Amino acid sequence: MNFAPAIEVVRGSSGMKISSNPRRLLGAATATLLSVLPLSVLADWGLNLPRGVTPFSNTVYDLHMMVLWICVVIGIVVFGAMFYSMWKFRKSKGAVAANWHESTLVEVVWTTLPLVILIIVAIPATKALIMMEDVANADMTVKVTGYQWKWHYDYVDHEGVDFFSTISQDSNVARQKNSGVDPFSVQNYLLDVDNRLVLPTNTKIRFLTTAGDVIHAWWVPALGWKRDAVPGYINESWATIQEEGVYRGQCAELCGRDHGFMPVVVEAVSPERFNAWVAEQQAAAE
Ligand SMILES: [Cu+2]
Repeated sequence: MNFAPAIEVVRGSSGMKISSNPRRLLGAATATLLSVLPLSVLADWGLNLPRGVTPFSNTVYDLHMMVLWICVVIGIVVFGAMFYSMWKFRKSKGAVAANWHESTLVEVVWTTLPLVILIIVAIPATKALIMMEDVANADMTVKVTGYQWKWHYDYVDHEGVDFFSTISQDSNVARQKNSGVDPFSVQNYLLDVDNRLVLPTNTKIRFLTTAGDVIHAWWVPALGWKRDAVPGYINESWATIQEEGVYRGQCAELCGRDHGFMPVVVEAVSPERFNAWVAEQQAAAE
């Protein structure tokens, strides 16, 4: 598609005249849009939602994509109708404004259609919400407590396994004023901790989230959710991590001066390796 001349016209017009050839300009705009749209490009730039590693995060991703495409179709239809009408029925061609007042048909259509679309979106969204709240039949429980500015993890079913998790020393040094350390030289700057939350894969893990001082929020994007950690309250959530790996997150509630310096690092390992790790921790605690 040849759209260079249209762009030249736009550049040379200094805002006085948009284009001598509107059809060419429309072609240029469409070509530009289509070249930007492919979602693989968005994913490569990190603009799209990550898919995550839990059944819930995948559900959220699919929901997000469905709603996105519905919005894209609505956008194309609405703006298409607008631009087409403005072009086809322009005053210079002698068009006269139509009278749409008190048209029952139009009013019924524009009330019903959005309602139907909302119901179509609400059904899978409600299913996802119910799925998120269903913490029943969990295989193990981890109690997460937020403090200014660290996390405490308590493996409720494994006696003697509980510890604090604070920002890693190299990040902590680099973040200080006039530290002389280039943050870019620190691996996983502000996203690394001393003690990782080690969890088994393919196990339904229930999280009990609370806080010891102010409100924090425990957030690991790969799990697909974040949960407020509120003093005096216990919030429940769950995750079944399907892939081994290291997943990073942060406190997502403005909790004070060092809010930005209380990262979360989850290390998902096989259930066998997890049991070995638990045994190690228990032996060390004795
Ligand atoms: Cu916090």
